[in-house]
Amino acid sequence: MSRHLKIAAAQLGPLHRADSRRVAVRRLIALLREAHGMGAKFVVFPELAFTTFFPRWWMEDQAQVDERYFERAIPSAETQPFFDEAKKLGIGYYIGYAELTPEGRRFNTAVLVGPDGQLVGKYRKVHLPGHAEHKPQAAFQHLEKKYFEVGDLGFRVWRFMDTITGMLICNDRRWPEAFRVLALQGAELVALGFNTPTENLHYPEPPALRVHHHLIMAQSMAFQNATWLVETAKCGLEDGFRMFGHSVIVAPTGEIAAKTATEDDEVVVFNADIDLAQNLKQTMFNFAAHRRPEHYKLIVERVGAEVTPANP
Ligand code: ING
Repeated sequence: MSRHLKIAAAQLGPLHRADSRRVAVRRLIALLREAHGMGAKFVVFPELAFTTFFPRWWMEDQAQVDERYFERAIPSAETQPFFDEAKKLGIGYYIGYAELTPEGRRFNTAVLVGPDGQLVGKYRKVHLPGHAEHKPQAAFQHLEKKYFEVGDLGFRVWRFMDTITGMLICNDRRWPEAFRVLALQGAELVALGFNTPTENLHYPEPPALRVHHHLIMAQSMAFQNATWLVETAKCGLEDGFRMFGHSVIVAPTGEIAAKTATEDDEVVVFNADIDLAQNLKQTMFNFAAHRRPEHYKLIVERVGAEVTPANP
C-alpha cells in the first residue's frame, strides 16, 4: 500500500498595509478550518503570510518596519491563535513570515510545523530578488535585498509526516539548483510559498507570460526532481498592487493535480500518493546512475555567465 498524504494549498487573497496581523490570523484560521473540512493533513500557506508584501514600499524607519512587518518570535501573542488552531485540528503546515532574530538579523523565513504543533524545520530564503536601493521613478519597489539577508540555513529536508519534505520560498523556484539540492537529499515533497507581482518592475512584460513562467517552472521542477510540489500564493490587489494566484499542487510526473481559480482566499486539496515518484527516481531520474557532476563544475564555481568558447 503506497503512502498517501492529503495536501492543501491554502491561498491568501490580498493583505493591505492597514490589515493588522489579527486580520491575517483570522483569515488563516478560516483557511485551516476549510482545509481540515476537506480532509487535508498538511497545509501549505504563502510567503510572508501575516502581512502585506511590504518590500514593495520604500521605508526608512527600521524600527517601524520591524514592529509592523517582522516577527520577533513565532508564534507571538498575535499569531498564537493560528498555531493553537492548527494543533487543535491536528494539521501539519508550512507558513512564511518575516523573521527578526534576537541578534537583530532579518530573513524571509518559512517554518514546517507538525500536526502536534512542534516546530520541525526552518528555512531562510536564499534567492532574494529585486534591489536594495530606492527606485523613486518605479511604480512600486521590490526591496527584498534591502529588508532581508540571504538565508544562512541552506536547502535542507526533514522527515515529516512520513515523507521527506523540503522548503523553498518564491524566487527560489526560478533557480533549478535549489530544487536539485533538495532532491539530492531525497526530497519527495517540496513546499513553497510565493508573493509574485503581476506587473514587471523593469519592462512591460505581458502579465500572462508571468503566469506561464510560473506554471512551466513548477511542472518542470517537480518532474525533473521527481518530487511533489506545492506552491501557494498570497495574491490579488494589495493596496492596488496586483499579485497573481495560480497556486498549484504538482505531481512528480509534472502534472498539475490541483490549481486555484481565484485571487482570493481559496483552498485546493489533493490526496497525494507519495510513492508515485518511485519509478521515476529508479529509472529516468535515477541520479546515481545518470548524473555526471564532473562535468557540472561551472554551476558551482561561476556566479555570472562569462563567454568562454571552446574555439579561439
Ligand atoms: N517575488 C517574485 C518571484 O520571484 C520576481 C519576484 C518576479 C522576480 C518575477 C523576478 C521575476 O516570483 C518574490 N517574492 O520572490
